[in-house]
Amino acid sequence: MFKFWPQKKKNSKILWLDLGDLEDLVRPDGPHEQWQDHGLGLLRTILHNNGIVTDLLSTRSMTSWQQLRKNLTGYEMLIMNVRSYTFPIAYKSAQLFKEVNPNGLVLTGGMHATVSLDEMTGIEEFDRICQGPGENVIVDLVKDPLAFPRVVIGVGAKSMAEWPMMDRTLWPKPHRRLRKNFNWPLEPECGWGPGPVATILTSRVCPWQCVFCNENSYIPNMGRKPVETVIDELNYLDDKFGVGSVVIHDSMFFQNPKWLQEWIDKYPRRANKVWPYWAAGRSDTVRQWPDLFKALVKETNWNTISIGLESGSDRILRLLNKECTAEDNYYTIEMVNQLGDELKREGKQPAMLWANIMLGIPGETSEDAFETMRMLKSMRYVFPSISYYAPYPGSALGYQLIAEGKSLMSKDNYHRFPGDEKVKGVDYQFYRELLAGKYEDEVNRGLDDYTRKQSGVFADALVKA
Ligand code: B12
Ligand code: SF4
Repeated sequence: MFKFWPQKKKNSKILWLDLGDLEDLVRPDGPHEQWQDHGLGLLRTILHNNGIVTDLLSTRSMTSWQQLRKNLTGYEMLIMNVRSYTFPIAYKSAQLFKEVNPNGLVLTGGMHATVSLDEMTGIEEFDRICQGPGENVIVDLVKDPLAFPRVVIGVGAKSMAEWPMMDRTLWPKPHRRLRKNFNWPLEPECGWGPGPVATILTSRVCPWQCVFCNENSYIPNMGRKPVETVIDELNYLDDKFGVGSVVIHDSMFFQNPKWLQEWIDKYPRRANKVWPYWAAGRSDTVRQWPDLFKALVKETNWNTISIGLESGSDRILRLLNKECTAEDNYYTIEMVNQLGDELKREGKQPAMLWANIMLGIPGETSEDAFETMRMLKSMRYVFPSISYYAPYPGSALGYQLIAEGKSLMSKDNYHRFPGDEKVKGVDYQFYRELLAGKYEDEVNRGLDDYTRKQSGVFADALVKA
């Protein structure tokens, strides 16, 4: 059937293509697919500040590949930020781009270029591939790509203090039907705090070395954004668009006590409002700096506390090189339980634990998994976020499983649905039954009366990973 899609007006010969599953900004499955890309926002801001205007399209706004193909026509350059989970979309888009613009150039960068260069160089449509940070190379690269080799080593800023304030109006707009609740150029509410939501980054790298993540092995270290700059940006966004709550996208917000202390001192005084926020921490450091943690929750409105608890089994935590023990996890859970009770007594909303849990870790026994379920049942103020372990390139365990041929995350399907099976040899049927509550008797063994009575059904808490 013939379909007519109006083409967007072109202001430039250079196109930045925002990546994500088709229709994520038309009919999204959930809120997280709608979140915007800070890499794109930062680099487009730098380009525009240097007089290089780019057009923008998003695969997330497209309802079909034909629609994308039609809209790619007539551009001379295509730029994309490629992460592992968007790699299949990136290479398909590059192929379509070359079909309609055989002389056009495709410039890529992003996490996947750093962690999986061979997959990137295997795509002949990628003319330039930038590994690492791009902020101090993007302008020269876009001005004269042919002066660079095919694989470009990126140049980053020493500190996030050097980054310009991102122009959020350079982010893609959602489809008309989503606009009312999207709050563009801020972002939609996802259940953590009122909209409009401002997502921000205050730090770039987490220094720990968990084997399923260890991003500090591939993201160069970088100074944290000054506290005052973070607050001033939020105030600016509030004055212009009205901020309802904040999501701090840092991999590890709860690091660097000096910075955190300054945040406690300044955020409640300097910000237009002490907006509630989501941010991430670790259980061992909560145990190490309990007073700092409590002050952050109570004085700065850290109301959704994301902790990578991962497992209730010490054996698995060691295998993951998490450097946190089950005791650290229980300490943190108890502290959030108590803080929740305290806040409730004061007539306030309890702070919630965003509990990141992994199941299906190679080598995990059923008893390890039962320990994790017991731990989950002990949380009183919780949003459980459970995922099946996914072997991403870049992480030590991911590389190992890929090399052993055990990864099921193929080049065409890195990551789609929560229930997707990710590693060969893992008994996913057992996990499906576990999350459906089929092993309640085993899980309840040894639990006190209160905890035993909590529901052991967590099938709805399974998220993409
Ligand atoms: C915020 C964030 C999210 C947010 C928002 C994602 C989004 N829309 O951007 C949410 C919570 C939704 C999310 C979800 C997921 N994320 Co995430 N996320 C991050 C995080 C913490 C920050 C990303 C960011 O904004 N970085 C800052 C910007 C400025 O950096 P950047 O985008 O990489 O861009 C720089 C360079 O790459 C380069 N560059 C980029 N493009 C280009 C292009 C050119 C031409 C050039 C020259 C340079 C260049 O220059 C930029 C400036 O230096 C990173 C970890 C990290 N510290 O980066 C993980 C990370 C990217 N996520 C990851 C993963 C696995 C996921 C999930 C699959 C699940 C999970 N485990 O969290 C989901 C999938 C989401 C989906 N859509 O399906 C992995 C990706 C691993 C990989 N190999 O690609 C990371 C690295 C975390 C990790 N260590 O596991 N994520
Ligand atoms: S899992 Fe968390 S603590 Fe571990 S390296 Fe990644 S961000 Fe850091």
